[in-house]
Amino acid sequence: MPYLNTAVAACKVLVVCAFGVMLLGLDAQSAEAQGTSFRDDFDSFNSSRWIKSSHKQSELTTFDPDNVIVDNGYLRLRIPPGTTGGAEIESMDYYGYGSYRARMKMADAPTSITGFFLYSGTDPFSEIDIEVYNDGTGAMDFVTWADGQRTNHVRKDFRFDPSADFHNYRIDYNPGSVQFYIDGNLRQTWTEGVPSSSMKLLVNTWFPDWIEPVPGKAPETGRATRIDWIDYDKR
Ligand SMILES: [Ca+2]
Repeated sequence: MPYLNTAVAACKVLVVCAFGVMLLGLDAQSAEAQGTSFRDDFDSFNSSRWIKSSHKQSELTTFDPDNVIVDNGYLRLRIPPGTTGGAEIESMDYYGYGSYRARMKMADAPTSITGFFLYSGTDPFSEIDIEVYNDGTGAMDFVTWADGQRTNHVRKDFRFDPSADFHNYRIDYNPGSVQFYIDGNLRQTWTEGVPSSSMKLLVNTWFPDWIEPVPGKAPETGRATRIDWIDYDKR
């Protein structure tokens, strides 16, 4: 009965296809694992939570995993002496809405910046950034990107030296709004152009090509951004 055999074969193909689709679904999920609330005190480097970046970031800076070290309860993002090198950590997981905080003391390295930010990584990308200028002025940028477009940007000058002491930097990411806090004080809110995707959490210290003077000022001695802790409170 060739007809029945064909029907049975078709059914088998359907079952295999359905199973394949299920597997693809699982793959898509695991590729974008959703992170839950955490606190990292950096008593050690948690390689199941963070990746040490290794790529060229600008004409001046290539991220070197050797520039990321844990030392006495601090994560250090190092600029080696006499260089415009830098360092970055990137979360393994993607995170959604919630409150992201980091207690950090920035590298004393004018013409470099420290970024504490969320980034979706795939085009059209989304991003929410705090970018601190490591020049002792307290200048920083708050930025959002949604669907590959820069939707909000403001530069603020808080007139404190972020390399002189530790300060708390916080991004609250909510459906339809984003808030930026410095040391617990609300400094910026946006309700337009806010992204909606899950993103990775990153922190980096590096020398952009767009800060004068170019080439950047390589510090004579080694410098580092120190991170005491990072936490995420899922909402
Ligand atoms: Ca710590």
